[in-house]
Amino acid sequence: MAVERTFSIIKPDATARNLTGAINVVIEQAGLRIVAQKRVRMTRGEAETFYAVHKERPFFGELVEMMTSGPVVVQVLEGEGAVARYREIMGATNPASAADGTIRKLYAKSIGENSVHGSDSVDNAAIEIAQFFAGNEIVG
Ligand code: DAT
Ligand code: MG
Repeated sequence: MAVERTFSIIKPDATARNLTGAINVVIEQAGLRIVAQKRVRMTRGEAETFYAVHKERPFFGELVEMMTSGPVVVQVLEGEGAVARYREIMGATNPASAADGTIRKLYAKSIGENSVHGSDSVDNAAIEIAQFFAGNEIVG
């Protein structure tokens, strides 16, 4: 399997509960390397652009509100098969369905406040990384 990069967000529900370090432990113990990381406040425009694929969904307004409700930590994770590996350790979108030991099972509050984002493909990872990081901010 190839070394890949994926894009991660530690969402406001998690930063509010001081879970950045605990989530980073799960990430690093899974063999993924955090090669870029910064804490930012997403603007409404950034959140709408980031989740544009969901703009027709009934939960879109709630999703944008949630993502702009507090600080987030944006990250680039690197490793073998990083895109699928991170989805695996994140767990299912709805924490009630997430496997034991996954970040969402451990920490998420609900389907809307589910603590983390991870890219769903290598192509989307590249697009999402470029929305938040300049090349020289990523140190592999
Ligand atoms: P994922 O974050 O697992 O890739 P997704 O891309 O389908 O899931 O949805 C993006 C986010 O939108 C998800 O993390 C939380 C929110 N969301 C999805 N389905 C929802 C629902 N039925 N009600 C409320 N929020 C939802
Ligand atoms: Mg998704």
